[in-house]
Amino acid sequence: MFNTRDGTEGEGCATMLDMTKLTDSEIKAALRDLPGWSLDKGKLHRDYKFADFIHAFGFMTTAALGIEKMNHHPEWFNVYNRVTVDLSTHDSNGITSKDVTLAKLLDATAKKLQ
Ligand code: H2B
Repeated sequence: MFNTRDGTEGEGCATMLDMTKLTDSEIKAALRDLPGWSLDKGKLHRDYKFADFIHAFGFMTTAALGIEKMNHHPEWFNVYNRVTVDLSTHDSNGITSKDVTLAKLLDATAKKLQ
């Protein structure tokens, strides 16, 4: 049993609610809580810069454990000390609360390494 968006209760997979595409205004509201992130080509986007490659790669390997636990994976691209991240939910063809949760996980991980 889980609570649906309209406040009623539904049967089934609790993560279904996480798979609901956020509306434009829900995305805007989420971004207010995610400094450094923007909406780019329909995805949550952020560029991280670290001291060097070891810190950038350490960020990726540390975050990988939580990412795998979430079973929600970023599109990311590393060049030396930079990691470019784009988040969307492929299965939902849009941005969902899973992307917002992942953005927060990545920020918390980066904070420890910056
Ligand atoms: N990651 C992202 N970003 N979006 C998804 O839709 C997604 C994922 N789906 N990781 C998961 C894996 C899905 O393919 C598996 C089968 O659960």
